[in-house]
Amino acid sequence: MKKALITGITGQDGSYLTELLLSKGYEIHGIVRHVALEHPQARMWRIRHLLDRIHIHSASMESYASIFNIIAEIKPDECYHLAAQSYVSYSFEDEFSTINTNLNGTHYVLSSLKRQAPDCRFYFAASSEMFGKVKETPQTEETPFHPRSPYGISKMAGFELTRNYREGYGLFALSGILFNHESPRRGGEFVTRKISSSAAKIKLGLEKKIRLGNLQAKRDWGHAKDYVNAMWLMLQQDEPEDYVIASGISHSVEEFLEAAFNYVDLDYRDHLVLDENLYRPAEVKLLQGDASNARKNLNWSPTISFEELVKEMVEGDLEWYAK
Ligand code: G4F
Repeated sequence: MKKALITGITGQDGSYLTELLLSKGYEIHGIVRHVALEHPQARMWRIRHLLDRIHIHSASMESYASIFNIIAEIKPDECYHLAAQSYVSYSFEDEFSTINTNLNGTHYVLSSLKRQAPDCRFYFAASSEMFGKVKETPQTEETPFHPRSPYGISKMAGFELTRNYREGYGLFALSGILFNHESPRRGGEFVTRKISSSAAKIKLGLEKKIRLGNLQAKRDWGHAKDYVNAMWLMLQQDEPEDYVIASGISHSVEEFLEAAFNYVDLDYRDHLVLDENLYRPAEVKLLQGDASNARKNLNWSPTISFEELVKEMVEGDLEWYAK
């Protein structure tokens, strides 16, 4: 039985990836922060239904010793490093902790694998935020990076570190350059879930307004369930290679807003409040990925459309807030 170690197992991607790997017969080990064990209801709701089938370990991405000890004990066959401070907006407020945690955490995992499980296959959750002020559209694995946030910088540094462990130490280590991926399990601070939950709350009479920032920003949105499948496929190849994972279609925030409110027969213009405070100091205006390499080498393509994604998220929130 293959052993997989997942950092960030309590997040959206961690929960879908755990379901996928369990269905494939893996033994799953997940790393969580100590605070998650103290508040399981609030912190582990996405994996609550899986807890009796997986092994949970408490560690901190800020502590080399805690990561090292877990890797030495488990000696995983595959490691999916998903843990990060992943909210772009917050990274402008606390750039030091975002860069320290995201970069050091990745370094601690890679170094521990090198010493304790050098044959383990390593996946790093890189991000389309690395393209930032994009040099070309659509973006591919060859597009130069120009990150526009401390978060984007931390991911670019993690990407380079992963490449260096591959080229310098011979680890089977690679990065998935994932474009935005959403689901009903998305955190409420991200724009899609903010919109789907507001559409539901307004429809149910629980709220009247939604406050948003830049509506013109465009993102290439896919469904997280499709994207975790790509993570697994990357680690099953003969050679480690970095891949762009994207739908290839971009929509503006306003288009997402319109689709979500239309779904519940509301006109978003009746409820929208534009809030300058929600604009970012430096914005990524347009992201659109070209996943041709993944299509060709991994036989991967998205199965859930933008419209289906919006519908699933709004329906999920209608159910959630009707309780
Ligand atoms: O949903 P967002 O916060 O996602 P963002 O910044 O694109 O980052 C997400 O995707 C990345 C992949 O490219 C991940 F690496 C990252 O971890 C995260 O998952 O914002 C999307 C867009 C931005 O342009 C933002 O300015 O929506 C715009 N926006 C407008 N009003 C808003 C709001 N974003 C948020 N979060 N909240 C607003 O009220």
